[in-house]
Amino acid sequence: MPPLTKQLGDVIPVPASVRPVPAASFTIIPGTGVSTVPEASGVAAYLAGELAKTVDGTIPIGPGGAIVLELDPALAAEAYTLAVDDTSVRLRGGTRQGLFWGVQTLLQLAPVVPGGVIEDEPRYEYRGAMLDLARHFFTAGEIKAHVDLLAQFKINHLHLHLTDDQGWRLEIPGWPLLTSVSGGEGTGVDGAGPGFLTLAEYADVVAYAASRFVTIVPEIDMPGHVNAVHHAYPALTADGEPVPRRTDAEVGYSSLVAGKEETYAFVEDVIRTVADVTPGPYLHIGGDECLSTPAEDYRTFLSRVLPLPGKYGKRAIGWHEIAAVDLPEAAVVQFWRIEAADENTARAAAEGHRIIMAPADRTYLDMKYDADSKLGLDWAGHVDVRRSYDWDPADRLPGVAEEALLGVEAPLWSETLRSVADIQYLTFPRLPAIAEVAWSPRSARSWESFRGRIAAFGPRWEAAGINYYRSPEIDWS
Ligand code: TNX
Repeated sequence: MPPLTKQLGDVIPVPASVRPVPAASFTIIPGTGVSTVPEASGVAAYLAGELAKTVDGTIPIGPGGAIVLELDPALAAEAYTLAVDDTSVRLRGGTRQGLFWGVQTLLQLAPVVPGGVIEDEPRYEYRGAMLDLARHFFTAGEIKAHVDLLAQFKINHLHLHLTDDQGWRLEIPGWPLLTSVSGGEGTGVDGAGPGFLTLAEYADVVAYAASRFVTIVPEIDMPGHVNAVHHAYPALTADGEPVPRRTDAEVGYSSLVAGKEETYAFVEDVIRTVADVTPGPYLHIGGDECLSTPAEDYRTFLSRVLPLPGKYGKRAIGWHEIAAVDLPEAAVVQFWRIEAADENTARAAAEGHRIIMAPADRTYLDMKYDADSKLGLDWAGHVDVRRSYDWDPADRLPGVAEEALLGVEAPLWSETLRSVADIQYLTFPRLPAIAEVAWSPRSARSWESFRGRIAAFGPRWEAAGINYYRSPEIDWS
């Protein structure tokens, strides 16, 4: 029998409440059964499949199994409880989603599960990661594999940055040149590429993510970051003249033309298409870094475009620059800068808009860890693991307090990425740090505790072939 080295609370994100019973434990071995209510049979099958890998044997599903999955409507939707004694593991979720998060906790503790009771639920409803497919494309299969890794840390939204100056990465029927030209060979930064998701592939990613209780948040970035549109469709430029492909990493030079009716026909077609294939509630319209859009044009453009997600049944999200204009009621503002304050974001919060915290100097996974990092940028400074962990979203911006926060997101821009190994190197171990900031109550977390708990993931990542950064801040031995 493997030695009992783990404590019940050795989980990331750290649970809200942990009551160990040190004398008890339950060891999962081949043949240990899972019993479930019918509504949770999908979660049970997932658990059995993962445990089978852990114990290298079969985990049958059926009545009488010692691992019991149940739903408990008295719990909040994403909440779960895990109770472990010498003879059983009982997992209850408020919904299947809560149960699935409980399963993630159990999988981190398996095979020798310490005795006691965990009661857990998230601090924020939006716990996000972002992947930029525009600067470097990743395939549907690669995105799905990434979803699996995110879900382990109870991340429940994956924001896909689908369009930018370099490339356009989602098929839009009626606008075939977006992808045939701007999703073709050489459309990544430095000529990498090609790639785009067909609508069928996008739907497959959305469905797979849903099976991991992760909601896809599509972003079509506008009115800036649109050189790929203008390169594919010169009729949409101000003078109708063609513009060259751009695969450098400059920002802020392109803009949809606010004074041209064709712009809005294009935008509405795109938003309707994306809304139609997106079951999740959000549609991100970008709005960042419009350095070449006159302020009046920016206002004109957004006043027409921000209501469109709502028209097609979605809630608009935009980078916090959108807070400079009057926002439709449900619009969500995503703060991304490094400054200590932002008046417009604070005003939006005061008006009742929800805010997603993604300050670059804390949550940007594309920042270098330190001066020696071979991948990443450094415009927001270096973001070591402690910097990504040791902050609180409710303290970040004056005027944006706990009630205003929808949640936290960790964006990964892909200018310097070329492979899945590159994604993983920048994601681990910082994403788990940010996941804990987003899930765990403030009172339950501390850097010293996180630092100890994350070390256990080194051997697991190695066994799974995941490329993580062995930060010197952590004692991996
Ligand atoms: C700023 S963050 C951008 C992106 C870049 C990123 C690189 C934001 C809303 N815009 O266009 O990829 O910096 O870190």
